[in-house]
Amino acid sequence: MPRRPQPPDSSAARAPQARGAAPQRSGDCLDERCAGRVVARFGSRYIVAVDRAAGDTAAGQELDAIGRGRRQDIVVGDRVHCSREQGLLVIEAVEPRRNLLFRADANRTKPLAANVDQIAIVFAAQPPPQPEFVWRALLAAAAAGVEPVAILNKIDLESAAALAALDEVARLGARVVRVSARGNPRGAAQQLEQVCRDRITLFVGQSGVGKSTLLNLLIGSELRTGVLSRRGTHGRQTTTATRWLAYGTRGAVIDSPGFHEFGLGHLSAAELARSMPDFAAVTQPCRFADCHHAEEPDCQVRAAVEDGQISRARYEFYRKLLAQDSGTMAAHSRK
Ligand SMILES: Nc1nc2c(ncn2[C@@H]2O[C@H](COP(=O)(O)OP(=O)(O)OP(=O)(O)O)[C@@H](O)[C@H]2O)c(=O)[nH]1
Ligand SMILES: [Mg+2]
Ligand SMILES: [Zn+2]
Repeated sequence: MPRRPQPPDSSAARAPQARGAAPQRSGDCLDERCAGRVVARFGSRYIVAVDRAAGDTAAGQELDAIGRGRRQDIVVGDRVHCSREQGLLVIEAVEPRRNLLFRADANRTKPLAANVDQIAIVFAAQPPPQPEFVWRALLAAAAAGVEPVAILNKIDLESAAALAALDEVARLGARVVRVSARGNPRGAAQQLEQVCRDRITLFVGQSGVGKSTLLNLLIGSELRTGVLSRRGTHGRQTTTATRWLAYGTRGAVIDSPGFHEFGLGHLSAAELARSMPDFAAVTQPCRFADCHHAEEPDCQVRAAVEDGQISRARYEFYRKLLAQDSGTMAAHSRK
């Protein structure tokens, strides 16, 4: 029987201080059972940071683990209960999640991380900013009930497009930060510290925007960083696995591999509409309570677009999501 689950953020749930050290085989774990946090995933293998619990000889270690019965629905950030089998930890149970961030298209679902407080959406002048990526990430955050913060990195490289994208995000009500990991590393570290202190923050963004560079400034670790692809517009992916890193005594930052398509196929039309902050500003009710703000008569959202209260680009973005993304993964379990 697994140990009785602990509350998600009990003091025993802290990730270990040591990081970057190679994970150890669970032969070092003398106890038959232990609880911990999934701090990395490589396909069907995981690394679990074992809780600092009194009397647990494995406490604080990062150990190799697999899921019971090759179960694969375990993600970085999960709180897990493990047993020991043939030199490996076996994850027997996953505690209920506070939240789960993921992206999904018609073909596959990609969980990003579980149990986070906020999502830092990083973009930059290079690779060229894609406002739609940021808007999609904002939507995913709102739908999961997670706070977003938009981070424009590389402000040493002038980019009117990047600044315009940041302004737009600020208008949507999200917190925004401008940094340059290269031009002003100390200032960037200070700003990131304010954003990340005592919180669990998932960093996402296209490949090459500088996520790992920024996190290295913050936590002084040596995450691999890359050079931008010579082929140009899209950075080559340098980080290949999502990694949870303890930050301070209460927080954590999660580095993730860059990607280009932030599919939202797991969101229903209603969830999409609910997660558009500019739509929420429309206080007049539409004629139909379940209006999807598409072709329905007497739609107040469409009226707000006609009045200029909602930007046409944002409304077209929403219609595109309704047509292309919404519900394509509706049957998918969110557990
Ligand atoms: N000019 C400039 N370059 C930067 C800045 N921050 C990072 N870079 C460079 O951008 C490149 C990509 O940085 P990474 O930190 O590897 O980017 P990433 O977002 O982690 O990329 P993936 O791991 O592939 O998702 C590296 O060559 C960095 O040196 C910055 O503020 N200004
Ligand atoms: Mg990286
Ligand atoms: Zn409507």
